Order: sequence, then structure tokens, then C-alpha cells
Amino acid sequence: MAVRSASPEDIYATHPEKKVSLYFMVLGFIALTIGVIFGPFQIFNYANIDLYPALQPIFKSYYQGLTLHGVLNAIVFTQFFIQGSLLYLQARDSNLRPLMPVAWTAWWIALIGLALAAWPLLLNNATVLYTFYPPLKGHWAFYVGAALIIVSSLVSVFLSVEMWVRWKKQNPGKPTPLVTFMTTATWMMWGLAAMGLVVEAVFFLIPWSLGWMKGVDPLLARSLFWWSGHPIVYFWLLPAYVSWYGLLPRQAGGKLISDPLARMAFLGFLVFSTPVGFHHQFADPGISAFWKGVHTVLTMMVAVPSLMTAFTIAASLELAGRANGGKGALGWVKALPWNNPSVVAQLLGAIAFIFGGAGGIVNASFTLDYVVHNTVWIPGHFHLPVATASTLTFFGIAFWLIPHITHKPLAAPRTALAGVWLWFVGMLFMAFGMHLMGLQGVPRRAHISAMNAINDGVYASSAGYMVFNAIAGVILTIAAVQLFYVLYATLFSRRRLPADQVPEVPLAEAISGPEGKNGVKVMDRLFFWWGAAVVLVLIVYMPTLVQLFLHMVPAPGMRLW
Ligand code: HAS
Ligand code: CU
Repeated sequence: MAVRSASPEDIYATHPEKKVSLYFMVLGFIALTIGVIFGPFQIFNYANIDLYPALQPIFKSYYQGLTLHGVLNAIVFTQFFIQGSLLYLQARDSNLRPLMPVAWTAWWIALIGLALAAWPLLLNNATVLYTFYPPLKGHWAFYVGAALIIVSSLVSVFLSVEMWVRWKKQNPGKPTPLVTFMTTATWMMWGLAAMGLVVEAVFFLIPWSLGWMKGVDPLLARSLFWWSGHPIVYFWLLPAYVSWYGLLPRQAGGKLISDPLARMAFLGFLVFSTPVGFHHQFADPGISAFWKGVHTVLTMMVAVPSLMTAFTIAASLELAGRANGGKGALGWVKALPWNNPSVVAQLLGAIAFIFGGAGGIVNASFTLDYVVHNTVWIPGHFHLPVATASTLTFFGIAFWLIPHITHKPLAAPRTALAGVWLWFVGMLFMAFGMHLMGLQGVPRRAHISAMNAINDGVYASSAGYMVFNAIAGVILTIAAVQLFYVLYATLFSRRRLPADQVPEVPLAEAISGPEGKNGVKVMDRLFFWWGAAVVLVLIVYMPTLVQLFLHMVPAPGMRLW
């Protein structure tokens, strides 16, 4: 029987936003592919195995590899995937078309930004790590490229808010659909959060790297960086939450237990994500202990919506498991669809985040952070939320969304399943090794596998933990090969699904919906909540930033690589 298969033009005809979303996601995955290559080199370093000489003369050092790893994975992949997936989910959820020329403009700006930044990164002229702290000074193209990438994200903020405002005008008095609410709140949060980086890049880093300014005050630059640098981690997390709340319950065979609770969590993130950056600067001089204390309290506040999420998602999953026939205290866990790679990727990501969240609370404690700050505990921490919870969830989304957009079947679902399990197990091994090494005082961002004879053996007390990292390196390499194989084999496949087998957008229903609830009306006033966030950020940042602006101590640039 001849099966009618859609040509590419057909696929995009009804929904042109599919194409721009796919282009964003694929660009993100290409960046991730390159960034992930350096992962094993990084983790074997922390197993005291130096593989970097093998990359000579193309890649010059551990630090160049680390910069590429951090920039491409944490900054580029996340943002591009989010720009693509959220745009599409919001468009479908609210049944509106984004402003297409604007969406394509965002994509082109992102591409040009990436190309500009990649050039000095690959030539070892911007080995400044993904935090690009002055006085480390990279090539101007890196800063201009990074700034363009941020500009592209701001265009996405506009696209999302514009679509939401349009929906509100067309549907007066009705509550915003949940996925639209969550994506708009995420983008509004980022719109405020990004301002620190914008000021740092435009007024300091770009003019300085072009030679128009003699120096930059490192403390001021760090403070502006962390204005954005903390909420950027929620910008990576919230799109995963959009999927956990808005789609996963249905994928698992059930419903979301409470729609208003999801909205409340997102409002919590909108208001409390940004005024917390000093928890990255507890060890910095020049910021008063009072304001560091205030940021600690607010950091604990922003953990609350994550704890609410843990409750809501676990309860929704339990209902799904029971609907699938699971009985007894834990029988519902077994009854979840463990054969569906999209679901399993998200479940394992969420489980990893339980440990990542616990470590985060330790970091956020003003006093405890002194024990772990600048040790390898910190990368142990953040690989759980960003490299496991978000990244696995993004793969989970791609596993249905790419077949949905392209009408191509997911290639090798069993390999996908193996890949997500191995990724999860490898990351847990790695996090375990790194957290414990951190407690032994092993520094982060250090080429410890290439120490000179005098210092050799200084971290011998961590030798046992290094074994975990070595095992993790092997497991994660296999997992990465599997996941990228599935991804590219799907994208390049010539097979087409018959129309009735193309996956739908699995928008979940809620047991307790938004209708008739007064609280939902109040929560729907997103501009008001955004205004509250702006006020709070100004209160907790301005006293310190004004002081820092008035007493700048510019440092000349340095090239240490
Ligand atoms: Fe963090 C450093 C504090 C969350 C990422 N963090 C970092 C860095 C990164 C990062 C990249 O206060 C390093 C930056 C650098 O290079 O210097 N972090 C926190 C706190 C939280 C937190 C309090 N971090 C994240 C997330 C990230 C991320 C999310 C990325 C996406 N972090 C810090 C601090 C530092 C820091 C300090 C600086 C340390 C220093 O000294 O430099 C919290 O928001 C975490 C709250 C989370 C929870 C967990 C909730 C659990 C859920 C899952 C439930 C599971 C279910 C599954 C339902 C309370 C929602 C059920 C499954 C079944 C099968 C049934
Ligand atoms: Cu933070």
C-alpha cells in the first residue's frame, strides 16, 4: 500500500513556526555536539588522566577545552533549544502564529553571534571560561558574539510577550492557557535577568576589548555577571518545568493535579529568580555581609517553587501510574511508561535534580559555601540540574518534537532509552566523585592531571573518588554517542511517518483547572508581577551597584593562556 508522505513544503505549510523552531533546536544541538566532545577530557582530568596532549596542536589547553565546553553547552545549546521549543509550544498552546519575520531575525542574529564568538574560541583567543571574568581579556569578537546571542534571546522575549498580549486581546477575561502562561513568565523573567549581562557587555567588556577603555573593575563586572548568571540557571530549568507540568503528565498516562499550583510556582520564579546573585559572590570582598545575607534568604525563597514542583509532579506521576494499573505504595512507579525514551529522559532528569537541588541549598548557605566554593564540588552540583535535569529533558522533548515537526520516526528508540539511562548513571557517578573531591579541597577549573613534580600527589586523598570520575567518563562517552546517534539518525532519516502516526503535542489536562478561581485572575496579571520583580531587584542590587560604580578600580586586561 502506498503511504502518502508529506513533502517538506507540506510539513511547514500549515505551521511555518515549525521550521524556525526546528532550526533553533538543531543549531543548539550542533553546538552541544561540539561542546560535549570536551566533556570526557574534562572528567578524565579529574580522574588524574590527562588526555589533552592528544588534542594538540588543534586545541591548545585544558582551559580552551573547558571554555568551549562551558560556552557551547551551558550558554549556546540551552538558549537555542529553549528559543525553538518554547516558541513552538506557546504557538500551539495558544493557537497563534508568532511574528514570523521577527522569529527568523532572532535565528539569524543567534547564528551570526555564534559564528563570531566561535571564531576566537576555536583559535584560542578567548580562553576566558564561560564566566568571562575580567581581568581575563578575550578577543572582541567573543564579547560581540556573546552580546548578539543575548540580543537574540531578547527578541525571543518580545516574541513570546507579543503573542501572549495578542491572545489576551482576543480572549478578554479568560485565563491564559497554562503552557502559554509558563512560557511567557519564563521569558519575562529572562528579560529582566539579562539586563546585568547587557550592561556588562555594552558598557565594559566590548569597549574594553576594542581598546577604547583601559581597564574594567573586576568586582563590578562580576556583580553584573551574576545579576544574570544566577537567573540564567532558572532560564535553563523552567523550560524543563514547562514540559514536566504541561506535557509529561499526559505522556505518562495521566493528568496534572493542579493547574493553579503550577502558575504559582512560575510566579515565584518570575519574582525571586533574579535578586539572588550574591550567593555566587559570598567570597568576594566589597559587598556587605548584610546584602549577602539578604540574597541568601531570597535564594532559599526561590527554592520553594522547586519544592512545590517536586510535590505537584510526583503527585501527578503517581496518579498516572495508578491510572496505568499500578498498585500499592510504589507499584505506580513501575507502572509508568518506562519503555518511552521521552518519558524516561524526563523522569531520570527529575530524579537527578533531587540531588542537585539538595546541593544547591548547601551552596546557598552563606557559611557552608565557604567549604565548597571554587572546589570541584560546584561542577559536581551543576551537572545535576543543567547537564542532567535540563539536558535530559530537552532530549526527551526532542524525541517527540522532532518526529512531530519532521514527520520522521524517532530512530532506534531502544538506543535512545539506553542513552538516557547511561547519561543519568554516568552523571550520578561523576557528581558523586566531584562532590566528595570538593570536600577534600580539590579546586575547580584546574588542570590537576598535569601538575608539576613538586605538587604531584597533593590530591592523593581523593584518589578513591577519582575512580568514580574515570568510570563516569567511560559511561558518559558511550551515552553521548548513543544520544547523538539517535538525534542525527532521526534528522537525516528518509523515512516518513504516515499521518496518523505523527506524534501530537501532548498537552496535559489538569484535574484542578484554572476556571472560576479568583486567584488565577490575579496571577494572570503578568506585567504586574514582572513590575514587582523589577522593584525587588532594584532594592537588593542598587545600594551595592551604586557604591561599586562610584568607586571603580579598573584593572588592565590579562592573557593567562
Ligand atoms: Fe545552582 C552554582 C544554589 C539550582 C546551576 N548552580 C551553580 C552553578 C551552576 C548552577 C551552573 O547558592 C555554577 C556557576 C559557576 O560557574 O560559578 N542552585 C542553587 C540553589 C538551587 C540551585 C539554592 N543551580 C540550580 C539549577 C541550575 C544550577 C536549577 C541549572 C539549571 N548554585 C547555587 C549556589 C551556587 C550555585 C549558591 C554558587 C556556589 C559557589 O560557591 O560558587 C535551587 O534552586 C535548587 C532547588 C531545587 C530543589 C529540588 C526540587 C526537585 C525536583 C524534582 C522532583 C522529582 C520528581 C521525580 C518529581 C529543592 C523538582 C519523581 C520521579 C519518579 C520516577 C517518581
Ligand atoms: Cu545561583
